[in-house]
Amino acid sequence: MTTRNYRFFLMMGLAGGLSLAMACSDPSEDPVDCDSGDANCVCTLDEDDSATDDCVDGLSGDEGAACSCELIEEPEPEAEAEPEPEAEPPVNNDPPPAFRFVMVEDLVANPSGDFPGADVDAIGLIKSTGEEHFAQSFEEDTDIDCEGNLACDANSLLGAPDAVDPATGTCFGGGQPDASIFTALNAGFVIVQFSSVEAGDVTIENGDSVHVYEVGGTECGRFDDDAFRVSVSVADAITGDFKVMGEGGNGTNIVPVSGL
Ligand SMILES: [Ca+2]
Ligand SMILES: [Ca+2]
Ligand SMILES: [Ca+2]
Repeated sequence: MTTRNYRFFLMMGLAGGLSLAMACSDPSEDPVDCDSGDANCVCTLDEDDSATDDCVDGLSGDEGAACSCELIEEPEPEAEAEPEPEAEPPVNNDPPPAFRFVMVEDLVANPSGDFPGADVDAIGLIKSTGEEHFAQSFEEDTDIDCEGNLACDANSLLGAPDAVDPATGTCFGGGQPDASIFTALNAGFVIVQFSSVEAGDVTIENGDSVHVYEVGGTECGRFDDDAFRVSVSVADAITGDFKVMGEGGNGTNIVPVSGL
């Protein structure tokens, strides 16, 4: 736009808003030709309808391109370019998946006896702070066969160990196994989690360890160590995949959590 036109438009914009708004125009009238230097003359290039301020007798001076002009009744208001709202990068508000489930599987090849397979008194989650949480509940997917198994109740492995005395390393107070306070996995598996009203939301993180209190030589100094595998859910839900953290039962009952 030429400086002349700009001044004119500015004046008209300030002084003429009302009266011009009231002016009538007959849409049936043919557009009035004009040149871009004329007041109130708006010109566009025919090729792409882009505005040009250089159009005389239907030709653009720069490139000789065809252009058209039209006399308008109202000055174009100085369009204040609205700042484009800055596109914000997409934000992922999803919390990272939390891991809440531990699966302990029996790896004993041929479970036998009154307490077949690994004999689990308790399952602890040792946080990197040293605090230990014990399994609070087991999932219904848990699979422990009661056939030929005197200790098949998974409730017996919840809470703090009561067959193993962590302080003295004795089991059953030095007496015979009490089937009501541990669970024999019998070639099956148990899935537990550690959250409770008292403990709050307990998640499993890298740097934690899972302590399986398996009634055997390592924990009690007597009975057999039995092999087991520890896996951690890789999702928030029980339906998620489980990732193997390691195995225990042959001299070590503490499996570190890593790689989540
Ligand atoms: Ca056993
Ligand atoms: Ca127990
Ligand atoms: Ca055992």
